[in-house]
Amino acid sequence: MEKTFLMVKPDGVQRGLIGDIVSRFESKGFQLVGAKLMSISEELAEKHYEEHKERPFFSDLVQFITSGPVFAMVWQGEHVIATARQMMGTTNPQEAAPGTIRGDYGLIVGKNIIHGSDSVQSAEREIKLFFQEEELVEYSKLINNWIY
Ligand code: ABT
Ligand code: MG
Repeated sequence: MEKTFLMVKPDGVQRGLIGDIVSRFESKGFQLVGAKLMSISEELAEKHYEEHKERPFFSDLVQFITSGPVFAMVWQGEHVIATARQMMGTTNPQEAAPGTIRGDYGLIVGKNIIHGSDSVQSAEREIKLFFQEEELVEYSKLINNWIY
């Protein structure tokens, strides 16, 4: 079963959007397999955003993501990585379509409400970075076979 790492960023937590965001993925039919409210250390932030290390916005990014609690989640389901990215909307909320999370709630690219893994490889890397294996649950297929 495909899994992805999603995270409500400090701006989304502060604005009380955790419930709405969780609800969208639940309603879509995905299954929540892990979740926690946590603070991100500078070290973890730098690892998470490793690919942007050389970009001019890197230090702002690390500062922002460590500025308050985040809500880290692992979701599973058919095609969840790409579908979650679609439900989030484009990176820049100004260009994100209405109906997407960033389109509905975001204003600026540096504070874009939610993070979602962008490939199978980054999903695997990010899930390992944020969660221990024993923090993730398994669902019995027998009683849940009407959702993914
Ligand atoms: P993330 O889910 O945060 O990884 O965003 P996404 O994958 O949609 O976009 P990328 B390119 O990975 O952006 C990472 C963070 O960097 C911010 N950013 C990006 C800027 O501040 N300025 C820029 O010009 C670009 C391209 C947006 C993302 N995070 N936040 N918050
Ligand atoms: Mg990214």
